[in-house]
Amino acid sequence: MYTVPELEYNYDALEPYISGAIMELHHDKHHKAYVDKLNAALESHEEWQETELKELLSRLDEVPEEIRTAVRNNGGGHYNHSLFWKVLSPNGGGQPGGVLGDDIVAKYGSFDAFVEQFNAAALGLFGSGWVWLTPELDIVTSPNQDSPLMHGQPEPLMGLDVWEHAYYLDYKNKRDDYVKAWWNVVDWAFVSSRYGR
Ligand code: MN3
Repeated sequence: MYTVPELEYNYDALEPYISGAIMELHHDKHHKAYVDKLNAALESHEEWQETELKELLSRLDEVPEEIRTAVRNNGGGHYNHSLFWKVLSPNGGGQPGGVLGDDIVAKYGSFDAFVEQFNAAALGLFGSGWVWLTPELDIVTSPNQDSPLMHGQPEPLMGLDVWEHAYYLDYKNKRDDYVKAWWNVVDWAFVSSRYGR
């Protein structure tokens, strides 16, 4: 049985960038719903219950058709949100140092240029989905709760949730304000720890 991981900070720790009200709703209701529905889908499929979540998502085409969409949406939702909480920190913001910082500058010209491209991807994403930074430092998007893992790609370094439920209470329709604010709570130490170079 999958469970929602505890946050490593208080709901209101990311204010003023993300409110406690959003964090509580997003974590306790939205993420929990993905977990509950994933567990419900796997209930009748014992043979997949012991499979690690990452493997489940990367082998989605082998998952029985009658639960494949549920596993895609809710397993994806569980994986994506579990990573998202860890990317966030009340001590976040600034710029990445070390090798990750150097490699981002080498690839994009400057950190600001990287942020600009990432934000453009977030604003250009129609409807609900995610923006990812891949281990190759590419910026890619996915619709709904899809994950790069579902397309044979390795685990992303970080992801930005651009579903309306992630920002609407605070920012209403102003996705651009949310996306700009989000950089203030990105935990670069955590993201760097996932960068294997
Ligand atoms: Mn979400």
